[in-house]
Amino acid sequence: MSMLKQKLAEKIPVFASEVNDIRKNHGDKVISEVTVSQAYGGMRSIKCMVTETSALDPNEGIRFRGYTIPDLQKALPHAAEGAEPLPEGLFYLLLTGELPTEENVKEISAEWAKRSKMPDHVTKVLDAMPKTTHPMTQFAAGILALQTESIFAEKYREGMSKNEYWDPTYEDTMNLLARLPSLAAYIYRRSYKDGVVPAAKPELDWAGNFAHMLGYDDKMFRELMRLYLTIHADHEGGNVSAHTTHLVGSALSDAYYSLSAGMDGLAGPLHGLANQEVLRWIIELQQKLGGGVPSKDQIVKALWDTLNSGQVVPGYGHAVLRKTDPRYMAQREFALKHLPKDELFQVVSMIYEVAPDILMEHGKAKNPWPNVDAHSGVLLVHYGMHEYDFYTVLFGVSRAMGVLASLIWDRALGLPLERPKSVTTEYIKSVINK
Ligand code: CMX
Repeated sequence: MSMLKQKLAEKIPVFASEVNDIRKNHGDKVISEVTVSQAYGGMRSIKCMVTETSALDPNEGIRFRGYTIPDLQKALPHAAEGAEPLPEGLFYLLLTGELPTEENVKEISAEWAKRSKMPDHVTKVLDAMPKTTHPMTQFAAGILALQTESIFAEKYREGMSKNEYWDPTYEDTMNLLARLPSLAAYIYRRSYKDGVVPAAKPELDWAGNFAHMLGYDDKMFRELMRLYLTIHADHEGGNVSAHTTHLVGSALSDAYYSLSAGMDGLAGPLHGLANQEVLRWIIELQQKLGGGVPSKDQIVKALWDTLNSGQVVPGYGHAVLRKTDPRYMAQREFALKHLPKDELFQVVSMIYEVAPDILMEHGKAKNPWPNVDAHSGVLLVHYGMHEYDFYTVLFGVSRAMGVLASLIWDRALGLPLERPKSVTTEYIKSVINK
């Protein structure tokens, strides 16, 4: 058994017993109340689910198992050639709650490399779709096509005790995470390049090898992928991709079904697709102006035009955050260090200077500050990845680590079918009139 699985097998009974005690002895304690506005308003802020892997503070931002992004940049192992954290280390942390050693991380890299071969039918399923199919459609379909490999589904059919659920979910997760880079690279190469994925380099780490399979062998692109795949992994449990994965998983749908559904949610423009929308917004602005770097005044006008036409400014605002997203800051710092003179970075920085004031003056968005998606595209373009329709797939490869780590814990804790109660407007009126 791997060190990771061994560690998990030790932790599960201890933590499961703690949770059982809490549920048994404090189940009636009230932690949230629900207002009519929340029932109509997307359930904002209702504390009604438990996710262990990360927690989001509106004013501080994300902590992964208690660690901020700057903490992780220091504490997680990195590749010999660079300074950015290795996402395998984050996965270890999300799953176990403990910081990994170099050895732990190397073991995961090696295990994912070993498990990485996709069955042949997956590429055939993708080949049946036009190359112009949106990459997120291909990604979700590819994950579903991989479902033929589900060990959980097989064991469930054979008959398995509830106590064992976490084990095949762990195996499915490890196989999925091992194969997602190959799947994503195939989608990228067939949609935009020659359809040939460069042969994997198993001696590289997960993100480094992914960069290579996408066709990028620049050391700095590898470093960017390490950072990118680390910071996009998890954002507590209530966001659409995490919540969907959890919800679908609660029906005991296996990790493939659950993740594929989560990715359908990530593909929405109010969620992960915003990263492509940000770049599209900037490029369309540049095209309208005949190219070059737009002036601050031109950016101000374009922001107002977007708002006045009833559209959202992509990359700005957040349902929980009330400050600049630390994931935005991590990417901005990467840009300041490695590409300070990049023209597109200048544009992104100018938007950052003016957009918050405009959004505040506009008066609708509760959070006028940029989120993770406002910055990722410019970094990718700098290293040559211009195909912005693909960006959400990169987000998805990373997000899979967080939502699947949570799914393993859902199974380990025996969390039940999710089934909130809906009410009708008639019911709400009756409560108001009481
Ligand atoms: N531009 C214009 N209007 C915005 C806005 C923005 N960036 N952000 C919020 N608003 C508007 C909302 O559309 C809403 O308008 P209505 O009252 O007409 O419905 C109003 O402000 C209040 O919204 P809110 O409570 O501040 O924000 P929500 O929790 O409803 O939505 C989010 C959060 C992210 C969907 C929203 O800020 C948005 O649409 N941002 C742009 C898209 C984006 O960047 N999404 C990526 C988020 C990060 C991620 O998940 O990847």
